[in-house]
Amino acid sequence: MEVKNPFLVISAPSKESWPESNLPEIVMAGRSNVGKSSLINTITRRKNLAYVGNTPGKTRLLNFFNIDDVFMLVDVPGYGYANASKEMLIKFGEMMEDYFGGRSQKKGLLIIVDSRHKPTEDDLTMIEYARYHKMKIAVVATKIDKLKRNDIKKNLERIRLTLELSDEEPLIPFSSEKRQGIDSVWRAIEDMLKQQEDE
Ligand SMILES: Nc1nc2c(ncn2[C@@H]2O[C@H](COP(=O)(O)OP(=O)(O)OP(=O)(O)O)[C@@H](O)[C@H]2O)c(=O)[nH]1
Ligand SMILES: [Mg+2]
Repeated sequence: MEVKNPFLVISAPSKESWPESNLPEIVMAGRSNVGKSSLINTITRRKNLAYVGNTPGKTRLLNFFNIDDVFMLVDVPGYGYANASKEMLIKFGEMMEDYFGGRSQKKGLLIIVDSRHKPTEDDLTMIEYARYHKMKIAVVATKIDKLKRNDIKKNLERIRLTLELSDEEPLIPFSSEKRQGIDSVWRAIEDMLKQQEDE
């Protein structure tokens, strides 16, 4: 898919500022620093649509990106970084419960993991939320460029097993650095949106 006019609608601190919109939404979640914001820039072919940084935990708000008035991509702050305070953890939990519990246009969850590491309990918790709410799930394994060729298959298998993915839930090797996996991510997103039309 060629994106023509993506823009940030709002960085929302709480549900009062979620945009009023009927567009279907695809949520992107993952541990801090795995490359979520980079992925948004890569698949939309923009340099600075989403903030990419070296300071883990910089994305604190729900960022709603309008993608060509077709759907919203919702960038969730990264979880699981070392310096998170207890208060921030509680805030994050409340924000996600508000979202999953109250946002009817949510359609799919893209879980972003670092292909070098074993997914965590937090990743599994997000997936369970999504399953509970009947959202479609796809997993994107980023930074695949940092893996040795021989390790790719083994690491992908570990991710599939740890997250208990079914055969219908795609696991996509991805690299923003090498621009690899872009078409597969779009296919997964289109599949999530198509399901909505079928309903
Ligand atoms: N080698 C390599 N580096 C990447 C890739 N994707 C992201 N990075 C780097 O990883 C760091 C974090 O990237 P972000 O996109 O900001 O990560 P994030 O998940 O949005 O982080 P938070 O918003 O803090 O949760 C940056 O230094 C990126 O340049 C990739 O595919 N390959
Ligand atoms: Mg980010």
